[in-house]
Amino acid sequence: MLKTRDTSHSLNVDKIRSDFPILKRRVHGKRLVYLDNAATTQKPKQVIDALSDYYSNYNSNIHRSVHLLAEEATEAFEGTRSKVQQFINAGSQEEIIFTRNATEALNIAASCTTSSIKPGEKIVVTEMEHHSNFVPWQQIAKRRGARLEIVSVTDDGEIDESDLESKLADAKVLAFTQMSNVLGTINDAKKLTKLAHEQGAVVVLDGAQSSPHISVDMRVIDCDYFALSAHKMLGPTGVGCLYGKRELLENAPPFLLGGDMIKEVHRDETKWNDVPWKFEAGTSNIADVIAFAPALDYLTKIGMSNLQNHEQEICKTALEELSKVDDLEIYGPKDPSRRAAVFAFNLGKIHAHDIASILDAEGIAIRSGHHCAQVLMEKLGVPATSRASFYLYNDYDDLEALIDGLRKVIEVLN
Ligand code: 7TS
Repeated sequence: MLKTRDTSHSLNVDKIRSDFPILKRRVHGKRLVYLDNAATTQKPKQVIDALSDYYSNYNSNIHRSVHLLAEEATEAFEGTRSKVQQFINAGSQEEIIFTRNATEALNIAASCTTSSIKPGEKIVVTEMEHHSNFVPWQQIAKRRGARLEIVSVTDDGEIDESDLESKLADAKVLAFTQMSNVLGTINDAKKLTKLAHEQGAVVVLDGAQSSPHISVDMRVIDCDYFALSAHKMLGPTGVGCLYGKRELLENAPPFLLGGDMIKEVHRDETKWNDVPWKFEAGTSNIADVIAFAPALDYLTKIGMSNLQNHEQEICKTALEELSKVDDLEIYGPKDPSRRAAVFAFNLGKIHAHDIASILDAEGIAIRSGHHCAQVLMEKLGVPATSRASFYLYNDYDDLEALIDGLRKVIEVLN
């Protein structure tokens, strides 16, 4: 064993694991060591039960019918909105829009800002963006004749702040991630938002990786838009959220047109619904939105600072232990306090997919590839990396399994 669970802020991982049915399954005859949490997390039974409860007991469409089932479904759906508002400390529930995922949330934020971008104006992103927070801006820049400025990442995996400051001058938009899905870097969202606001830029913050792992507070950060994905934070797939400042959402055009997003439709004109429903056209993903609430309750009960402390402890040990593996290069900050427990790495000349396949045979699930961050891969000078990402149900035994697995990879392939 690498370490015993002995510190005051450690989570009761055994108890947590017992809430996740999937963690009991065996993979290729081995214990499942699930280290692909940056792609999606596993679901506790509370979330699975909420889905079953909705379909078994009150399946109904929302915001329309007056019968009891519909009222219960509407109340539960809107109840999740209130939980999201509290979880990210947004000013009001009307500032929370349900989407399919973080990608859709970021596309809506981009759509909301498009009309304010004029030819020659600057949109600023960073080299560490996921494609979901890069491609929408690249394409808007092309359509509007604007300039896409890409802020450098330093050798240590941090946003280069002097480059950011120079590129921010007179920018219209700053879009950046609060936590990198490859480098694990945690960016100082509050500070960067302030710098951007001083230049009059709108700030779009990608919280897909941060919201599952650290406490996020809209009123402290003060960003204009914030995106998250429920499936990365113990919730179901098919649900994301866009937070947007109310005034911006009220003044922006809708994203999709159709039912539920309108107040009145006449032959020649249509009146949009109020926010947030103006952005929720058609029947929503009712079941999954409802089942997102117990995921938020679960994280709240654990406590985001306890969760972060647990991951910090694992991160510190992981950086020490992984650096002892021959030829293993980890990307991102070396200082554990600057990063999350997500480790993208390469092992000598061994292909990332071969590493993932050999680990899979050991029951260890990691991801390999470009992680939808090809601009960053180009910067790092590699086509792909392997990536192990930890969460609240992972512990030192999982880290130990990973390290043993990597030694096996070296043995088999070298
Ligand atoms: N932003 C970041 C920083 C992400 O890591 C991801 C997904 C997204 C946006 C998009 O989230 P989605 O729910 O809309 O797909 N990242 C990953 C990953 O690293 N591996 O699989 C998905």
